[in-house]
Parts: sequence; structure tokens; C-alpha cells
Amino acid sequence: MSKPIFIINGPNLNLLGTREPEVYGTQTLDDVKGICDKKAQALGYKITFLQSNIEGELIDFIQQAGRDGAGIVINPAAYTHTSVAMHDALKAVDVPSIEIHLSQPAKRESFRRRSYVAEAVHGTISGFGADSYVLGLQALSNLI
Ligand code: CA2
Repeated sequence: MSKPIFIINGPNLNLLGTREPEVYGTQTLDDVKGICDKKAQALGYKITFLQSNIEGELIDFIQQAGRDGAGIVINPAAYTHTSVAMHDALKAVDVPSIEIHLSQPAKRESFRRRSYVAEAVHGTISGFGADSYVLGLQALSNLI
């Protein structure tokens, strides 16, 4: 049995589908999990789908994925633009990782243009709503 793909979600993504639908869409995080389950199954993988609002917990998830996972799809949410700790954690694991975003941060406020995570992952997919997760899984499975 192959190791699962870890899908890690950062702060406030638990609110998905309840606010700002024009930016983040109408699907809930649970809907996104279902979409990821289906795509991963088609690719021959199981997923471990996680969310936290706490930076240290997200670091623990990344380390756990390094030990027990085949790879990482991560939406670091606002920590994308602030977290050296997440950058370091992603660099410290030996599994491939893909950064994904629902929206296209480059088209939004200037503070969203900097990603500390981008320099530590294989690549970034953004701007496709829930499809960013699907595209991220596809890209990751090509790397594993
Ligand atoms: O577009 C993305 O996926 C983001 O990672 C989402 C983050 C944002 O800080 C990044 O710049 C881009 C914000 C996630 C907050 O999600 C909410 C969802 C519904 C209601 C409120 C917040």
C-alpha cells in the first residue's frame, strides 16, 4: 500500500464557503476534501486532509508528511506571505511539495505578492478555485 498524499490547509480555510464567495467560491472545505478524495483515488492514492489555524500545528503536519506521506499539496493561506518557519519545514522534508491557492494572489493586494513558501516547493498553482487542488494533485503524482 503506497503512502498517502498529505493535503495541508492553513488559517481560515475552515471558513470556506461561508464568506467572500466572489474570491474563494461557494464550496466548503469539506466539499474540497471530497473533490480531492475523488481525484486522488483516480490517481491511485489515499489522502490525509488536514487544516489548522495554528502555525506550529501546520509545521507538525509538514514534518508528519515527511515521515509518513508520499508528498504534500499545501495551501498555506495567509502564512504564505509571512512564514519563514513553513519555508524551513518544507525545505527539511524529503518528499515533493506543491503550493496551491484558490485565488490568484498576484492579482490582489501587494502584500500577497510575496510567497515565502514558493522558494521551498517544486511549483505553485493558483487562481483556479477548487480545481487548484485537483491540478496540484495531478502535478504532485507526476513528481512522485
Ligand atoms: O487563494 C488562496 O487560496 C489563499 O491562500 C487564501 C488565503 C489568503 O490569505 C491567500 O493570500 C490566498 C485566505 C484564506 C481565508 O479563507 C477564507 C475563506 C472564506 C472566508 C474567509 C476566509
